[in-house]
Amino acid sequence: MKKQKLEAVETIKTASNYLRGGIADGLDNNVTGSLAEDDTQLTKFHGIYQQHDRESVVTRRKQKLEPLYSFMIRARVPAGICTPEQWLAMDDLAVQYGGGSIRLTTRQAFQLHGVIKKNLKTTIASINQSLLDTIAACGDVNRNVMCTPNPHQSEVHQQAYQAAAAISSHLTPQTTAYHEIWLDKEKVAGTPDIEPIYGETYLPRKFKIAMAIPPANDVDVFAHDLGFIAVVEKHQLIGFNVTVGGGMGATHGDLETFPLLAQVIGFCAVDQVTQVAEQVVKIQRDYGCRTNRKHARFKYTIDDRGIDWFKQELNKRLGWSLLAEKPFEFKSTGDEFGWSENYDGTWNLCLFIQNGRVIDSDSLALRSALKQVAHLDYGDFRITANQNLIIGQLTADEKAVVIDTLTPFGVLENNRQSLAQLNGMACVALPTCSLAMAEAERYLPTLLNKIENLQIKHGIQDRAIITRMTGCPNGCARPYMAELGFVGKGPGKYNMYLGGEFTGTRLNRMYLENIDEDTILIELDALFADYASNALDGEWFGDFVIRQGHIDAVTHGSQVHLPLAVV
Ligand code: SRM
Ligand code: SF4
Repeated sequence: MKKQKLEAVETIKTASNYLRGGIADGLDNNVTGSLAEDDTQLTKFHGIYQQHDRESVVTRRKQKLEPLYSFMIRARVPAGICTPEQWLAMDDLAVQYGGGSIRLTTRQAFQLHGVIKKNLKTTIASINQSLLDTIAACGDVNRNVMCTPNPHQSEVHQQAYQAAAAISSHLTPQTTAYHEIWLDKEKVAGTPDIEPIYGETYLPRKFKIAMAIPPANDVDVFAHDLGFIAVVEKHQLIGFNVTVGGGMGATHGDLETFPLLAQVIGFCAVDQVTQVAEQVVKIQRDYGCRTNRKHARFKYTIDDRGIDWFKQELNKRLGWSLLAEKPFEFKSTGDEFGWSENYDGTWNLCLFIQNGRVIDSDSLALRSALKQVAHLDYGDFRITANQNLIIGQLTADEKAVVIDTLTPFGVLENNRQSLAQLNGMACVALPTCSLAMAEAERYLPTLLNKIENLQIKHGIQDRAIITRMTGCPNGCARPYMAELGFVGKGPGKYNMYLGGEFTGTRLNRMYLENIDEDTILIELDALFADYASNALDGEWFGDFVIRQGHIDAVTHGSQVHLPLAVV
């Protein structure tokens, strides 16, 4: 058989001397605001994406100027938990270098946008000073490990959080390149870089891990390469069901690419999770496709070779076998807004952050309000996987002060948005994302207002419908898990998906392709009329559209992009 050509990124990784490449020299080059193309592949492993302002490209070209380059920086925050001090550090950097905006991501991390090249090193160094870092926030490695973001809800939550943090640090790349380039640390002579888990070419593609604690599936565990579902008996965490092979990314018109739901493959004890994670990652390192990046995610490795092959390979490498999976039940994917009490008597406040954007606008000085709370130095700050924020672990006295601090800003009022808004999630998309084909973050709130009006018209405004939008099919807001999904196809045009499951256990399916807002609203008007008249008691919208025959449930991710009529 003819040997297939490796992807260009593979050669870049091999030649990079453990992720150094020419990044350091590129930072010193004042002639351009960009880095060399090969190096922009490597900076991803350091948590940095080169971007440019897509809206000024044509004007600048006419002025014979290069695109307005800047960088997106993603800080790794295992389970989304940080201190008020770390929040203040991110706030400070956002104001100084990031256009006054912090973006909370769908994977519980921070992003800063618009950082120009000359400010990159200072920004990364400051993030490190705050004891956060950006290592492996992007790139072909394991990314930020997600976990239900409330370690104080119960002792089980605390243990699960510790397991997630342990996996995160165990799978962090070992190269000292990051420290040399960004923190000016000298490499100790005679100490070669060793990547015991990844090797010098790292993984074929990005790798993502999430840990869910039923009944909450707020991390969307089945959308991940590797997942752990906590199993609790008699209030004790006894271990985790292990899931493998989930992922969202796809390409329009390429039916070889599709989202897949992870499968449960067995059960492991709490002290075995790190070992399981390491071996799963190593299997993907050795068997993942390195000749076609569109086929390189772990989900395809499993889909191609079969789950039985994978289980055998994993058990062989572990030297022991996973036990049979234990029963579990999820009841939701969203966040519960407002106040909740922890097992130790402290309090949490979950705040709705529309699409994760923390910024001061004319209507809401959100960034300033949160900064004031962080200055109080109470408890902790926790980013949820739905782009919201929990201010956690407050005593009763501190709770009262937080209420007094946030009230004048109207931040608590902001929590009282419609169910449509509270259950919506959009990716960044335009203007920063180079892959966006349509708006998402900037448009979803407007569309949701119109959807809410339709819900009111049909008397179903008290029904939560998980609605997600992305500007392209890569799936950054996990739109294929939504009851109602919109995926950008072109300016103002979206593919519409129906039939995901409220608790995140079923993929949806394309209902209509390339439609504009008018068509979306006409279709939803009819669907909502039917839902209002014919839904069973408590029946979720995603289940209803399937039972009522508006869409067929998918049995394999490859069907997601096939509208009903084609099947
Ligand atoms: Fe994503 C690429 C933003 C979560 C699947 N994602 C990108 C880039 C970096 C665009 C690029 O490659 O140039 C986006 C930067 C936009 C910007 O301007 O900030 C981007 N992804 C995001 C974030 C910020 C969306 C958000 O609104 O929160 C999320 C950051 C998460 C984090 O903190 O690490 C984000 N991305 C996701 C998720 C959701 C998840 O992981 O739970 C997915 C789907 C799950 C998955 O990976 O299968 C996701 N992003 C992708 C893909 C498709 C990967 C694939 O398998 O094909 C790309 C494109 C790529 O990798 O080539 C991508
Ligand atoms: Fe960009 Fe597409 Fe991800 Fe949205 S889904 S942030 S448009 S890559």
